[in-house]
Amino acid sequence: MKTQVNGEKLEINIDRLMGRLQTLAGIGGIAGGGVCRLALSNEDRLGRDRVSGWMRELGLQVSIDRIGNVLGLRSGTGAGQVVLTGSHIDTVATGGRYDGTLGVLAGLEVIATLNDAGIRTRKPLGVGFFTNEEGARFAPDMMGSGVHQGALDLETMLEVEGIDGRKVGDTLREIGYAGSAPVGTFRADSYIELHVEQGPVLEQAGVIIGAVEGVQGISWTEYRLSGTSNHAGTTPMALRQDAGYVAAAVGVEARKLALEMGGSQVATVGVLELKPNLVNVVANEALLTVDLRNTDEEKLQAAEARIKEAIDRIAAQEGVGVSSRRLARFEPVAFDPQVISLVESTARRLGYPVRRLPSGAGHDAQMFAPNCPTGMIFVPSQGGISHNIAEFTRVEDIKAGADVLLQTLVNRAQ
Ligand code: HGY
Ligand code: MN
Ligand code: MN
Repeated sequence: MKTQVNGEKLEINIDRLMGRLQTLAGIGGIAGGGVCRLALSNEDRLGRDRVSGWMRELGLQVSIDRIGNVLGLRSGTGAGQVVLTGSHIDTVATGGRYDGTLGVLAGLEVIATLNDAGIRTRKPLGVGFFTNEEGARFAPDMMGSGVHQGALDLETMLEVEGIDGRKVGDTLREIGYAGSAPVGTFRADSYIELHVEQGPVLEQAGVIIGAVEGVQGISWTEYRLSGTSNHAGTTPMALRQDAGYVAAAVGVEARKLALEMGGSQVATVGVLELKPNLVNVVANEALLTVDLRNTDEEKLQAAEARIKEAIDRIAAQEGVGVSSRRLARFEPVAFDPQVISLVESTARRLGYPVRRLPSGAGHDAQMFAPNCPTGMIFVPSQGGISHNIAEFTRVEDIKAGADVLLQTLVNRAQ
């Protein structure tokens, strides 16, 4: 095993990486080429088994922690903290095959490439996949990496009830991934994550590599509205307490505030459920979620205040009760300037056009940023599409991203 790493000439094996992406996409695969591997589901278990199997085949030391995060570690010629990469393998219910999985499998491809070349880096290397990054079944998102890095409390997260009424702790045990490794104390030398952009910026700029500057703030709130069910035909408009109307009005208000605030402000009503949900009955109950994001914390707080005022005002006018529950709240995060520059210079050295940009989506990397030098590498999403079965990234862009990941990790590990 050579100890000197002349990593400059190393390249990943794109066929091997695409083969693993294809295999993993088949676990929880859905019609149209998408993937449904909700966190802590049976499909997630099968995906976890598959990826940790690959970790062992690559000679990694595999550990599972108390919230099911899985780390594969490769010793270095020297001791010291681990240069870590990774992402997540859980998906939303209508997910694509690259969101999260690309970062995990590209990390494994880096290990396989170093193994093939007989190279041992000075610092240890690691590849991880973190539990429930999506937050689609159990909120908040970035749950596993948040617990791993001490931003979220383990016991509180194990008690979280999902959209199907199941608990994180129970489902984690059921799939056999309630590990024993401690959480909250692991500190990496650095953390670098490859991920698809999930937005239109790189593609529109004709750029292949994104040197990510940070992650915007995220605010998720669930609202339960309670009115009075009544006959759709006989009830005069002035006498209604229509939860369905208030819910719809919130969606309009959310869109209005995002357009008026402009900049990076976005607002989404992603969940909207009415009861009794019948054509001729005024709804007495509504459940909805509001997802607000902004790169600026003050503006995000202003958006939260505006939507709260609107909901309280409209509901009061309609005589509808409101209760709310915070599902997730993360402030904007800035990545490490040196890591951002390393991604940029590495992309340029390899001949790929590169630009800086913030991340619109949340990522596991944001949980590492307060604790170690952290950065991300983006590759383009075709049409900016993600959280959609049509999510697609070109093979040549995947190769570019994985080669930049290889070189940045080797650079950090020497
Ligand atoms: O919601 C997000 O930004 C991430 O996909 N969990
Ligand atoms: Mn993701
Ligand atoms: Mn996602």
